[in-house]
Amino acid sequence: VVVSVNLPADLQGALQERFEVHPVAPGERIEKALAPDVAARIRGVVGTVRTPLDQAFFQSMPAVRVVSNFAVGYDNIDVKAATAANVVVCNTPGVLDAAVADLTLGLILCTGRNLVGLDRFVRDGRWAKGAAPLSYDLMGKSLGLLGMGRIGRMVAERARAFGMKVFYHNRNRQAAAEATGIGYLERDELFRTCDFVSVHVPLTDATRNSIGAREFGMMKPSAIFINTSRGAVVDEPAMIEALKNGTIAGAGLDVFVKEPLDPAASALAGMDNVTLLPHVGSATHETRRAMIDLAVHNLIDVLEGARPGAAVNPEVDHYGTLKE
Ligand code: 8YV
Repeated sequence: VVVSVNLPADLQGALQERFEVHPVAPGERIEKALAPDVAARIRGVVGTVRTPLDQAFFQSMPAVRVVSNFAVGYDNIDVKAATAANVVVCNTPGVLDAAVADLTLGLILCTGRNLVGLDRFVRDGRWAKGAAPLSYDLMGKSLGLLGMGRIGRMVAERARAFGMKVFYHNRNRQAAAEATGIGYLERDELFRTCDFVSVHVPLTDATRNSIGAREFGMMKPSAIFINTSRGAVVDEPAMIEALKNGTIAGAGLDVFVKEPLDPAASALAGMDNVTLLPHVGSATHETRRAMIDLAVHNLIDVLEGARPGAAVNPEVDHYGTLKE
């Protein structure tokens, strides 16, 4: 098997007991990094969102039966090509929702209450020279969630504890969310009316570049845009334009089209009305441990012929058939 993640010793041991383990650096093309005789024998991969697993990968690695992402998102994987090649695709849903929701509220607090700007105010010695600038209450503000899956629901719970009025838009109406008092809005209405708009959709062909000049143009000049999902759901130049022109008031961003963000190359790094984080929604000790546990066990399960904890293409059904 190939592993593109740093593993804790016990999980490294669990893999080594069962398989020959080949490390490949995250972001490297696995089919190019391995000698052809090794590549031909690889049966499974534990990879990150930076590991490209596309048609070329599946075509050149015919023995692979499972690719297990160390992430809930799997936009790095061509699931159609995997399914056609009879490969199970696994991810890590459910274990990172609270961490990402916490970080989303963190970005709402940073942008609404100007936490990072005020930290700079103290460090720069401006406090002694005059009163700190005022920021904005969260209480009574509306939060529009684009996407109402597991993470969206946890963001809603937290935001309501702050006294925010929570609305959502989702491909399918979510009766359970609405029963708790979260209001449904049509997509344009959500952009037009909410004080904060926070994105919680996966990156797919349908969502790529789906938030652009049209959407920012609909938002209130006082509105703040929050993104902890994937940078590429946003037309980043259009967002930068909207932030520069005052079309919107600010943004809290954990994700970018190109990561790591190069501060020398991005206008975002020079803006005071944005808070920038290095894609750390799930990056806590507890959550990353739960994710790597699930990712490794998903792989072991499939290769031992058991049903994995989380597969995104369950139509590829090896369960009970791969065990030797
Ligand atoms: C990253 C994420 O995957 O789960 C996701 O979809 O984007 C994050 O949790 C994390 O950097 C681990 O690779």
